[in-house]
Amino acid sequence: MLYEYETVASTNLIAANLEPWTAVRADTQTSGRGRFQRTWVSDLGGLWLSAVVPLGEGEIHRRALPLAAGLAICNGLHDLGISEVRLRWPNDVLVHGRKLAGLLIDQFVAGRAVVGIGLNVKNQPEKCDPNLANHVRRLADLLSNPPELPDLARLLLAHLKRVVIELADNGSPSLSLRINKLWGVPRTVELDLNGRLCRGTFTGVDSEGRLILVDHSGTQSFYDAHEVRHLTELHCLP
Ligand code: BT5
Repeated sequence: MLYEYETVASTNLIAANLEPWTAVRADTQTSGRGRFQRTWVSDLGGLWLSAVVPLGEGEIHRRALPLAAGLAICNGLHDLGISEVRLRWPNDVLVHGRKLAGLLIDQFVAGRAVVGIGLNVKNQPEKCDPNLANHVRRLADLLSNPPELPDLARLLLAHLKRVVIELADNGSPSLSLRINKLWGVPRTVELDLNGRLCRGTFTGVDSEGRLILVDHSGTQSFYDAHEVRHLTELHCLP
């Protein structure tokens, strides 16, 4: 079931108390949110969508869901013929280095999660926030005829359902192999660990969904998503 609205504060909040496998789409959001309460520009013409999904018990499911959701969006984009998609940890969807989509996972009720998906389509976020100029990508930049928003929502929801069921049935290792192919080449990154900065090479995620950082001596460290406030990509390794 997909509920559709003209304007809401945030589709994640509207979805907070809905049953699993329902979803909410709005034409605009007045308080669209990113991770760590960052602002998400949600102007007319973009896809602002939240899906309620069942969440298995245990840390591994909680860690893997945001990554699996990123995989689902990439799969949906591949269906539309967009092949040069990559993920920036944890689940920013980039095309040619610019952000096409972002995901925000909330848990309001035990046993289910809200997967918030923001995807630029024909909207112009840089007109609302000039800081986004040269940082954002839109489907309209990539496709001459992007799908209508309800159709796009249904496509992404179908992919999300598929990966969520796979995660529940088979666990995260089978998904992490595919997710690890989506980061692109290894990159030197700087992590903001809630104020403490640390540099190394990002090499993907482990089978439990934790970020793997390798320092100059080759030592691996593992981080859960809530420990990393921000990941900045510095440059690619040769
Ligand atoms: C995200 O956060 O990327 C998660 C975005 C999730 C938005 C969806 S829309 C439906 C649902 N309802 C909500 O209220 N939220 C979800 P984060 O990784 O923290 O990135 C936030 C940063 O992305 C901002 O600080 C800006 O730099 C940038 N940004 C803001 N609006 C953008 C846009 N429309 N397109 C690309 N980048 C944007």
